[in-house]
Amino acid sequence: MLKKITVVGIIIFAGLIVLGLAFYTPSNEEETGEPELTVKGDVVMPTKVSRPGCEETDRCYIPSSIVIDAGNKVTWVNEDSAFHSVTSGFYDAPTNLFDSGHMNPFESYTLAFEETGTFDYYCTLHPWMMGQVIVQ
Ligand SMILES: [Cu+2]
Repeated sequence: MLKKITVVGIIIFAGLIVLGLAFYTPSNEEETGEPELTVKGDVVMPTKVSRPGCEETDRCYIPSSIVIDAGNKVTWVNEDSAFHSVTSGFYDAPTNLFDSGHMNPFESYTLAFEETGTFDYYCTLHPWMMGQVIVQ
């Protein structure tokens, strides 16, 4: 008797799983096909910059040069499918002022600039990616 109840229970359980799968539709994927971008960046790392070439048109970071007032923030968003970073200085001469670390696809990084000056930055993974923040 106990065995029969267990078997019936398993069958009902399996049936519920099948029904659940039949009616389950992943809503986000079906609408857009890719993750939604929730943060709007001041500077964007566009797609395909993990291969050299973007530096020829100055579009590794867009815009590659941004002007802000002291005390304001800059937000970078990685819109590429590869990892990138926002790291102060140049590839062969880092300045150790800031470093986002490896940013996942669709990850953002925000930094406040208190002092005036020109702050060059690059990507530690792709040396041809260079940009600058001009704080006035
Ligand atoms: Cu990069």
